[in-house]
Amino acid sequence: SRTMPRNRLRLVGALAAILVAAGLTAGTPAQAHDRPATLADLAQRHGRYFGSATDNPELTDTAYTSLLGGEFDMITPGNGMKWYATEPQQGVFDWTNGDQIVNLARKNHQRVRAHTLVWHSQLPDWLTGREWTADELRAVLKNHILTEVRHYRGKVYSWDVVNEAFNEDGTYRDTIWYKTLGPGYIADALRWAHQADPHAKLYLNDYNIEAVGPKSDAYYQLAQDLKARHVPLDGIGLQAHLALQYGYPTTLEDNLRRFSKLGLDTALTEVDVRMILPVTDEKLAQQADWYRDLTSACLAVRRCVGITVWDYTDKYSWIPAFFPGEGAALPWDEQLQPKPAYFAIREALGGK
Ligand code: 9MR
Repeated sequence: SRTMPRNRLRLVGALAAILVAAGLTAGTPAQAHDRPATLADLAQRHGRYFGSATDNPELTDTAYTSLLGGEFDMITPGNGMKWYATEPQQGVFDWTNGDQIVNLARKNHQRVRAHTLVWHSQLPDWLTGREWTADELRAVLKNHILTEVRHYRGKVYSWDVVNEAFNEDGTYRDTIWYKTLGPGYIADALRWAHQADPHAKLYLNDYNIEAVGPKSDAYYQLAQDLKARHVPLDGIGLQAHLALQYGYPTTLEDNLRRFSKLGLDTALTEVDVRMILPVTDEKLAQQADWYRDLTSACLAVRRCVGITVWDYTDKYSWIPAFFPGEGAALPWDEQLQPKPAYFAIREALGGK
């Protein structure tokens, strides 16, 4: 007959099982499909993610979205979930931009670091254009957090609940929230976010807290205090907007480690390494060293869960608009070509 004898069939089945098992252990699925490992693949081998921020206007650029969808496993909306975008009129919510990015991420099997609920910047005029009593503002804040976090419940990995709460000297930043509600707004915000999505990881996030110093000390103390009071806090986000002219934060690894020891996750959440233009080979090499070092620092600390670049290409970086004469801060250039920094990250992640 043309059918295989049963014992031969069994042998073929066993061989296939062995091949599958060998493929799964000896190589990653990426290698099995002959596709070079992505940053996400490499990070996953260390139990980490590698993410990028993105923004809605860029999503019509198909060369851009193809790399965004392929290379990363975590996405942060750069603007789409901020207050001005999500509650442009009091009590009127608009999920268009946030949803577009969450849906794209889902299509690409990526997770989402949601950003951000409580910040002093990019607030709508209805909120900043009048005075509020503490009771009024607390109700406004609570409604915003509960509504937005409920909307994205189950769809996001984490929330940057409070963004940029401290000054450089470690005192509380004098925001509308602090001025009106006092420092308790931070614990309140975390509790409301937890109530609305008990599974989302809740972060405090800030810049210039990569090194040990007054500002990161303020987070350390606050985190300790919040933990002691059983306030739901899961992690500290270190934005890591670095600049070659200001020097590398050499205490980054120690700093990550002290937060780990508090029982908190950490993440590098908005990484870029800007330089004073023009670009030179020397500056690109130094930038690559910094990307390599910050990646290694995260890998060296068990609870540093991942790294996100603040978009991945110089084409869509926020830097030139905010720091005239500076730029070239990301691992891909304006033509979407990988720079030395990209290869340095791969190296730090153990890729070729
Ligand atoms: O990338 C964001 C940019 O498009 C906005 O114009 C800018 C407005 O402040 O915010 C940028 O993102 C910021 C982030 O939300 C918080 N940390 C600093 C980032 C760079 O400004």
